Amino acid sequence: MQDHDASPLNDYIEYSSEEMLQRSEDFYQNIKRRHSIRSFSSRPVAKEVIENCIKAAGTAPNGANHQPWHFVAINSTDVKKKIREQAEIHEQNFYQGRAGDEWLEALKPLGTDANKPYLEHAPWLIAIFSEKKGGLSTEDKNTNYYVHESVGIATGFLINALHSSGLVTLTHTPKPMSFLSKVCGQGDNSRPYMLLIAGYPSDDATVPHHATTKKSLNDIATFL
Ligand code: IYR
Repeated sequence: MQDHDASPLNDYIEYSSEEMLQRSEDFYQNIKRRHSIRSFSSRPVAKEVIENCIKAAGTAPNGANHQPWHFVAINSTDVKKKIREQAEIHEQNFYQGRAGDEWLEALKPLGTDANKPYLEHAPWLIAIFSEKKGGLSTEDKNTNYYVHESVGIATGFLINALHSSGLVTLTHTPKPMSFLSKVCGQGDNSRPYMLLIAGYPSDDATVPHHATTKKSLNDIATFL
């Protein structure tokens, strides 16, 4: 390895084989209770919880540690209303034909449509942005690497953190998403990546059967 500053790995925790197996099983049992929810309660969620989850997302592996992401956490009623209005306009176009027949057919079992009341009902919307230029310091304007991969992994961490904290989420990608940059006051360097809705589920929240069918280990994995 090339010469570089480094300190010893001092926060690794080794578990016994039994504990490792148990923890992997526990993790699976917990994460399989994560569902995309489309009906949210308006019960408030403390800002500190969202802050912790975003801090967790910020630890994700990423290209050259430039951390090419920005999270805009929205609790403001006004901003949520604006996002809902804009998203629903785009979604109406999408569902009225822009999606195309095959895509609309694929979405049928999920029961989605152009109405997005949860964009106003849920306590928190988290708009995730990717940054083309950056660096270790927020002021840097160097090339960022593996931006899509990095922001995707950070988004996964964020979803996991929110789920583990006891909240439910929905990943939402209104198409096109450019309106989010304006509503969230983001400049040219950042691109909207995804909108996460987070909060408590409403009492009548449901999970579509289609979404609970998961491929088997044999289908998704090959061991050589
Ligand atoms: N963005 C739209 C459509 C949509 C697309 C996919 I792929 C989904 O898995 C779910 C929805 C919407 O939010 O309704």
